[in-house]
This record gives sequence, C-alpha cells and structure tokens, in this order.
Amino acid sequence: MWPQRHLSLLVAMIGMAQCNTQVEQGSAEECPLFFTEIGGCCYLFSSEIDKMGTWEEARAECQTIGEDTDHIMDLAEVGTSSDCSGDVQFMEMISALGEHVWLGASDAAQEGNWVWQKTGEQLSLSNNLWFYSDPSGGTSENCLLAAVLPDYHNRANFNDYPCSESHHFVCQIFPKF
Ligand SMILES: [Ca+2]
Repeated sequence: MWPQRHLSLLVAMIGMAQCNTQVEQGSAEECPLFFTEIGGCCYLFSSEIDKMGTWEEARAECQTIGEDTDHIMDLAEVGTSSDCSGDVQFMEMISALGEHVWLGASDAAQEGNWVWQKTGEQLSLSNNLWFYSDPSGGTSENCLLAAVLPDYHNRANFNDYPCSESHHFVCQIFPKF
C-alpha cells in the first residue's frame, strides 16, 4: 500500500470544484481542481496529489477517486477517444514532468495483445509511441508505462514494464455512456 494521506481532503476539494464549475463529463472545458485540461479532456497527474503505486493500485486509485467524485475515471488512455484531441500535448506534458507514469493498457490477459482496459480498444504494436525496442519483456512485463528516458532524449514513450513496480500515474475522466 502507499500513503493515503490527503485523500479525503482531495475528494472534498474535487467535489467543491465540481459544484463551482459545472464540469461536464469527459470532455470538459474546465476540469476539477488538481486536474489538467488537455485537448478537451481532464487528466489527473498523480504527482499533483503525491501518489505512487503498482499498476493495479494506480488503476484502483483512479477508479476510487472517480466514484467519490461522481466521475467515470480510470488510468489514462492515448488515442482511444475522439473527444480527446490532445494526445501529442499529453505526451509532451509527461516529458516535461520528467517522471515515468502508468497508463491504462495491459497485455496480461494475452501476451502481446495490448488492450486499453477502460475502453477495450487495442494498442497496436505499430503505434509509433512505443520505444523502438518495446514491448520486449514478455510475460514479465505486462503493464504500460510512459517512460521518460535519457537515451530517448527524455521524450515520453510507451514501454512494457513489470506491473508490480511503483510509479506515478495519470488518471483520466471518461464520458458517461
Ligand atoms: Ca507482456
């Protein structure tokens, strides 16, 4: 487990921000407190709330914050929603922060078949955001990390990493269907 401090305060503050801004779900012009609006969608970078965790812990944290604030939330996805037009800016934001972050894709169910877990969309192995030699870890690396690596000019790119490692992460508000 990782530190739970500030969670209740965070939830209260997100709730207050919601009341003040009349946030629309998914594609919001304004995002709740602590969230960042990129390309019409709202993202929560966990460094903003001092949180890290395994991939599973990160995903659960996103879902819990969503339930507590009446949003559909999960680990962030890239390229799965036409409502979110800021994929390039999103990756640039991760590069600028300079920290590895968990994103919402996994190939745990079937090795080599990468699937964004919230939408069920495929993450193609030909997606050019993959690090040039990844995915490379076989069954020992089944979770998607946006890594910021010096040997890749500190440019965020997709890597397969062991799901049990602890990293920062990014949550996203998804539309209510
Ligand atoms: Ca794998």
